[in-house]
Formats: sequence, C-alpha cells, structure tokens
Amino acid sequence: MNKFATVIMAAAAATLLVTACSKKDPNKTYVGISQVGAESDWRRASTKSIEDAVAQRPQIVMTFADAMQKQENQIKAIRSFIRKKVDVISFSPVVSSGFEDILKEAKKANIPVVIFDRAVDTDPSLYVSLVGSDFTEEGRRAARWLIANKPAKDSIKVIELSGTAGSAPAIERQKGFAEIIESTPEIKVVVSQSGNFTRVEGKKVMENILQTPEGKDFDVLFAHNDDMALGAIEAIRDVGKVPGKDIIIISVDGIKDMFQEILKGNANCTVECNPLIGPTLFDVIEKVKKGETVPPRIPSLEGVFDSIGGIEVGNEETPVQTTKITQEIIDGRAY
Ligand code: GZL
Repeated sequence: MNKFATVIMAAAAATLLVTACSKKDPNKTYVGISQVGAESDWRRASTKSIEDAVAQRPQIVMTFADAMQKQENQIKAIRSFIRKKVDVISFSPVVSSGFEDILKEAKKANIPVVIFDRAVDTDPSLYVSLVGSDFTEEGRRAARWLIANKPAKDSIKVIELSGTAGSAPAIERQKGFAEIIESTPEIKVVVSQSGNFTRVEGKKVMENILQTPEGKDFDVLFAHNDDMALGAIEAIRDVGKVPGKDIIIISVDGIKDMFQEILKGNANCTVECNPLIGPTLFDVIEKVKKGETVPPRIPSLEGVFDSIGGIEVGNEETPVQTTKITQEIIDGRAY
C-alpha cells in the first residue's frame, strides 16, 4: 500500500477510535465531577467516598476534575463537561458565589447539576439538589459545647481559625458559632483569620497570632476544620502552652487524627461533618438521569465527639449528645 493510502487509513482509524470513544452508551450514566481539591483529610475522604461509590456502579462513567481549591479550575472543568455532553454534572463549589453564569450554560445545554458538600449562592432553579451538611448547625453545636464546658472566668477569649474565605462552610460555621455565643456575653471572638482549611496554613496563621497581644492571652481555639486545628496545636505547643488544657480546642470535621488528639487530651471537641456522601450522591445522580424527582436538599446525619460524652449540643428539632471518644470508636471510623 502506498504511503498516502497508509496515512488515509491511519486517519480513518483514529477518527473511528475517537468516535467510538465519544459515542455514548445509552445504558451508561456519564457524570462530570468537579471536586474542590485535596486540601484536608476530610476532602480526601470525600473523594474516596465518590471513587468507591463509582467502583460499585459499573453503569457510571465518571470524569473527575480536582480544582486545587481554585474557582477558575472548576468553571473550566464544568465547561468541559458541557462540551462532552455528560448526562449529569456534580460539584462542590469552592466558594459560594461566581458560579451563576456557568450554571446557566449547563441549564441551556439541558445538563442537570447536583451540588455536593458546599452550597452555592445562586438561583436554586440552576441546580436540582444539594447533598451535604448544615454548616450553620455545625457552628452552633461547637458554640453549645463551649457554653456547656466554659471555664469559670468573667472573660473567655476565643481565637477563630476560619476556612476558605467566601466558602459556605466558613461563612456558615462562623455565623452559627456567633449566633449561639451571643447569649453568653463573657465569651468573645477576639481574632478571626483564615487558615484556608489546611494544616500548614492553620499552623502558620496560629504562629503569627501567637505573637500578637491577643495570642498571648486567650482561652479557646475554634477552628472551622480539624486540619487547621491540628496545625494550630503544634504552634500552641511550640510556645509552651498546653493544648486541650491551657487552651480549649474545638473544631469541625471528625477526622481520625483529631479523634486521637482528643483521646490523648490535646484537644477537646470535634463536630462531625460527614464526607461519606458518595453513595447518596450517585443514587441522586442516577435518579436525575432517569428524570425522577429528587429532594432539593439532602442533609447528612452527624454527631459530636469529645472526651466527656453526654453533653447536649443539639437543638429541639435534632437533639444531639456528645459521644465520648474511645480507641475502639477510632478504630471503627471510616475516615
Ligand atoms: C465541609 C467541607 C470542608 C471541610 C474541610 O463540608 O467543605 O472543606 O470542613 C474541607 O476539611 O476542606
């Protein structure tokens, strides 16, 4: 066969291959997932839950994109999912605002969107469901725990390590915590700075705060996630203070490393935020593909863990008592 014919044949084969790859199998559900990043143990557990759920579902064809905590990466990924004509798009918005336009593009392309984990501040008609936690209630639970266990002092100073600026968990955990401590005037947040949900930044920000007047004399650390609290614990120890005793440590997520610190007495309370939403998320996605109606909001069930147990930190609608951490509980945790 002459060279020209060979080139034509190769090009035809390549076209067939691409067409075959891009040809969608009607028995499959093609899903584009944009994940925030891999910034914390919680996030890595969230991604593993998604991957495990897909591994159990041979009918799912997932395209997964890690946004490395950058909104522009999420917008690019969602646009690529639209171009690929996936059946469903699902993402955890790294921040609450700035997704209106891309969600309108998805709606125009008739591709339904399911939000997971973090909420998005946009017209709710632009997505079909939000699968995730109530971050405001998580902040309230942290504050209720503090009030139930506050030191006998006229002034209780709190340093707050907040999450990624503009993200739903950071906004809502701060709001819930502030709402509850308002009823106890001796408790005051004297400093609030973002550690961007990472252990490294949590330590760095805490090191800087500890060099300020507020950092020289405070009673409580409230961190929006365990990773930042774990970094801060190192910084607190480095200046000779005893975390869990001199400084009460309260955070959110419920990762194993924080459970271990609480068991060792180096921290006091973690408010669980369940990352294991993979199975629920893909049940919703498959219903959406079939055109079935799904609830607009699917909350996660979560507890609160400390070294005491039996502390009431819930509300009338959802009472919650703290669970005392044991090694057996830690060994049984999935994340
Ligand atoms: C909360 C989730 C937060 C976790 C952090 O649902 O979005 O992001 O609390 C993670 O650990 O970085």
